[in-house]
Amino acid sequence: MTRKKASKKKGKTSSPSRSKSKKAKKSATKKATKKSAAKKTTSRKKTTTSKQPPKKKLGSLELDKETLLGMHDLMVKSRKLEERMIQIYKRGDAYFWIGAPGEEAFGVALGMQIQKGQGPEYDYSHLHYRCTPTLIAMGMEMEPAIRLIMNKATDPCTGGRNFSNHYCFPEWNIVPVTSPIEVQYSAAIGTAIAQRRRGNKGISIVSGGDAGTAEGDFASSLIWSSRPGFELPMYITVQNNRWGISTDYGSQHGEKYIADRGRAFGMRTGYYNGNDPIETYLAIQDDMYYIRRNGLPVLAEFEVSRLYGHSSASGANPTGDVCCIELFEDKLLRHGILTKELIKERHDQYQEEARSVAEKVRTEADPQADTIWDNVWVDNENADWRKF
Ligand SMILES: Cc1ncc(C[n+]2csc(CCOP(=O)(O)OP(=O)(O)O)c2C)c(N)n1
Ligand SMILES: [Mg+2]
Repeated sequence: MTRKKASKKKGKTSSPSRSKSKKAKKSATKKATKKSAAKKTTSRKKTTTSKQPPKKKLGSLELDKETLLGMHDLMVKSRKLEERMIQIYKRGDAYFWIGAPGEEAFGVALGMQIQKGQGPEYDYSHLHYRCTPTLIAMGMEMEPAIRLIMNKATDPCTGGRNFSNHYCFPEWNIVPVTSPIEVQYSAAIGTAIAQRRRGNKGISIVSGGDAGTAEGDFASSLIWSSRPGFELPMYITVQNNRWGISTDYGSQHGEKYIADRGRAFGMRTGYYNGNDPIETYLAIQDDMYYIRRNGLPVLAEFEVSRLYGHSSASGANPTGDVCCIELFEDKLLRHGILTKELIKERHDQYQEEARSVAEKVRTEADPQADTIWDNVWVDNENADWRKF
């Protein structure tokens, strides 16, 4: 497996054609760590999670069998859920669909490694509207996703008032997903400042698309996270599917890699094949270790697919892009980790689960008109503008 891995030295983005020797990477890491330690005014406490990630090897697969099988299971679960949500939209049980088919390799690899809990000692996740795989990997069941897309009063995230994939789970530090794109890159600065002040193990993770990096919020995250002496523990990620609705990447980006923008701010950067869950998992593992240990930001770009187009607004039909699950299954079959029977079993099982959850949720109550102002402001204070 070729890893399009960033140099561990601050300020270097690797491209597929630019890979460094292991020795050079090691000494670069040492230098970067020394330099950053000297620069910081407060040091972050060492915790159990900042231990060097264990080396896991299985032939050329580089992760143990349990992790590989677990990752595949979660990817299939998320895909079947998303496919069901598209059907829910198409048969008129939802007003709108947007989601993540094609981003499972990235989303699951991320969700499996998030330190979940409430408060600044845990990770904060500032995600965008393609985050179902991350939530599934964190332990979300199918019900909340389906309640949200069907706008049911039972939806725990918004009480049936927002779009699909716009999650909010305070108990896991999942900050509300917003429809205005890219604002999450600014919001993440705030939680990262709180985490820096506490000096604990939590980091602030932010995800978003390639087109959104044109917004000022993205630039703000680079600037604020890399101020000399006040660096923030931020994991700034971009999922590059090479589209912004119907505008193609090539017509908008003068830079070859979005990740290269981090080099100007002296931050560690990386560009990865986000359709390869193993490469992605290892990249995230390395990056999270680096951020927790040093309290410094990372900008990482992952190439992903958009398997059903932008959203229901563009039809939600198959695009024929590269499918990360098919690629992963081919690899695991070749290495004897999975069998065709197990693959079928998993697909059938999650397809049936998604179907039956949708049938159940369909019968649940819709929100009532008098709840329209609920949760707009704390304790509903001044929530009704007509009473101002
Ligand atoms: C501030 C803002 N501007 C424009 C839009 C309309 N809009 C919704 S999604 C989208 C494209 C985003 O593309 P990208 O950031 O690459 O993410 P992707 O959808 O490809 O995952 C746009 C322009 C918006 N929601 N918010
Ligand atoms: Mg895009």
